[in-house]
Amino acid sequence: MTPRIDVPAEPSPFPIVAGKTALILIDMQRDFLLPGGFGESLGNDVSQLLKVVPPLATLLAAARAAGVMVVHTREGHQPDLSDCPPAKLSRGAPSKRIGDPGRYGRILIRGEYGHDIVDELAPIDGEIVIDKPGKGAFYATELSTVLTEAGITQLLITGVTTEVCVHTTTREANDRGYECLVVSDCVGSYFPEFQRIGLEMVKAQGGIFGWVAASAAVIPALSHLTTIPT
Ligand code: C5J
Repeated sequence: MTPRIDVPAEPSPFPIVAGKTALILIDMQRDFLLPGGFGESLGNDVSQLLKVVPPLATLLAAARAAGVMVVHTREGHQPDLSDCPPAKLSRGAPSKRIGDPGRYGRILIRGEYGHDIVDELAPIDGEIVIDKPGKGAFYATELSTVLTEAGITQLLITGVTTEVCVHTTTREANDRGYECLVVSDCVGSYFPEFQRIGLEMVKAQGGIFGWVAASAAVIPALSHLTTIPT
């Protein structure tokens, strides 16, 4: 029998299944989170995202201890911008576009300091890092193959921003048949109202494309997984 633990979640308990569950950390990158970075240069309040880091670091540690697969994503583009559609490139403030120089290197360009993940959540050996050119982590990436090959069916989704890359990825995953739990205190938006409504949207209508629970509900379940004999 496959060990499975139900996490108290909305709109109903969410099954975490040993060996079939992955923790996804979406775009916890310096460009989005750090003061002086791309996100702040667009006028955003990065403190709204930074408050996600401590609970997410705790959840990450629990997932690692439980042997749960960990996948990090980074939004960004090739230095020559060949993978950035003109419609994406032309958006934003004229002086702060993808590829322009920023405080932490060229904005959202692979290999630049700002493109990488914040130190507190840095991937460790054995963890998957998916570089994605879009908002959704499945678009133009190897994520689907990686999850399929690992036999993953349950996703614990975290990261930033709630209403953009977290939502897009959760919707993509739901359409591909994954069961997705969005961890409410481990996702963040620059806009408190988008955070609130973004979470409401996931779990509305009987869980239209997912479940929602706080890390305080998920962590005990992860700890429990390790105590169940397989
Ligand atoms: C955005 C993201 N907001 N990771 N990216 O442009 O949500």
